[in-house]
Amino acid sequence: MSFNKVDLSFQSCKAEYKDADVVIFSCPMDSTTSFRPGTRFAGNAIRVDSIGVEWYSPYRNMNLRNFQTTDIGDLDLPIGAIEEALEVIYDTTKTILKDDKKPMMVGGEHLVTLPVFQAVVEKYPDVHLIHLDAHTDLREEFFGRKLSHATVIKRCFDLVGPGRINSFGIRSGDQHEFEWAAAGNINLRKFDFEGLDELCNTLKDKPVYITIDLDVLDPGVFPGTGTPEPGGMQYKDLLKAFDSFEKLNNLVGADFVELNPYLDPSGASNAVAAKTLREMVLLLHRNK
Ligand SMILES: [Mn+2]
Repeated sequence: MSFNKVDLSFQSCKAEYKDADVVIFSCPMDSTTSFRPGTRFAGNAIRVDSIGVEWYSPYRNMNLRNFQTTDIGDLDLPIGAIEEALEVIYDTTKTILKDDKKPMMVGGEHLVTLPVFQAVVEKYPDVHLIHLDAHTDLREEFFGRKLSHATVIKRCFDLVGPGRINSFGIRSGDQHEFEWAAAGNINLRKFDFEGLDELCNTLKDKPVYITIDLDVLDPGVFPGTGTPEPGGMQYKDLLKAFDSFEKLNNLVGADFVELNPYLDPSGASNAVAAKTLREMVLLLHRNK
């Protein structure tokens, strides 16, 4: 598998693939979205708007200029063919990991996390997942489908088993999902990020993958998303979470999902996503 060079990239992330330590790619898929579709347009919306984001992060005291990052663009996903699209995402992630680089995936709906995490689990069987989201995403099936944005964390659980998934900020889901989590299957923190810092201490030398559903943020901060959930986190809470992520010495990959650029004509949600991408790319570079 080889990747084309794209004209439109995130900020300064134009290293040659062979030289890159971190590889950005986006997954234009929203096939199972149940409410307001459009996340397939997120990747390129962020690329265009990334012109407004500085290369230097005062939070990390790191500069994107000093690191080798490439952006291979939107993956070429077959529209409407869910399994086939997930296969392309899986193959892409496998290649990136085989080449000893870190995947930084941008969704898309949340289901696109599954094939990335699957490839990560195959390389790092003892990986732990940190999941920030408004929603549980723990249904066994959704509208009769096992593969859905509403089942994705349950499918990740199927890959790693109990005690390895840590969800934070959760404030919406079916009662049985909360009960299933509380039965000791996953570590689920309702409403906020309390306990995340301690968790990062515990996991500091373990391989960790981070998935962020940006709807964990309050709709006042991040209205550009398909299933907004009031009562969410402020952006400063997310920045504090990133400070905690700095403790992780073996961050093996990351993603964020669920930006729908057309639902926020102000463009503020794109700015939130672009800044988040800069911070996450820098976190991935920290311990390379
Ligand atoms: Mn989600």
